[in-house]
Amino acid sequence: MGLSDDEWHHVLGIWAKVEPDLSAHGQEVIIRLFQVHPETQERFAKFKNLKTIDELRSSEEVKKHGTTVLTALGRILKLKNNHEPELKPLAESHATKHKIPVKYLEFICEIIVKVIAEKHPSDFGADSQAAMRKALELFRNDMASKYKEFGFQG
Ligand code: ZNH
Repeated sequence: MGLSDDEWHHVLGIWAKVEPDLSAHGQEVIIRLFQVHPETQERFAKFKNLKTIDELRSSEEVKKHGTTVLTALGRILKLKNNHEPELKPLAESHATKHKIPVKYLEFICEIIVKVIAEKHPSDFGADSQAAMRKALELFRNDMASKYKEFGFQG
């Protein structure tokens, strides 16, 4: 269930528009994740104390984490269907250390698509959105199967 060349072209094309401002995108994704799914914030010892939207917005740590997440995701996307070497350590830490259910990965992927769509309305049309969803689904499925290898049912 890999993506076609054309689909990857869409994915990497829109990613090239995201990259110049990765930290703003990442910050928005993390804040939105916490707002829409508050249970996800509980997973972060370092963010539990941030109670209000203003505190989240002014946190350099949130911004930094958003950048970390999207940088890792970008590396994975750029490897296209051969993301295993980059994905494996991420699956390991998220299975054994952070213990992040696949459901939460679904939440964040959905938010990533929404944030990109809001920030790039004219560059992220139906075909690109469909391709990005497919790439994120591939990412999640492969995370889920790696989770199992690490003994986490996700
Ligand atoms: Zn995560 C961390 C990525 C999702 C939670 N992350 C992290 C990091 C990275 C990432 C790169 C660093 C390194 C390690 O491994 O540790 N993530 C990521 C991505 C994604 C994610 C790419 C998708 C897209 N996460 C997620 C979610 C959650 C999480 C959804 C929840 C809910 N993470 C996490 C935590 C951590 C991490 C908790 C740790 C933090 C600190 O620092 O403390």
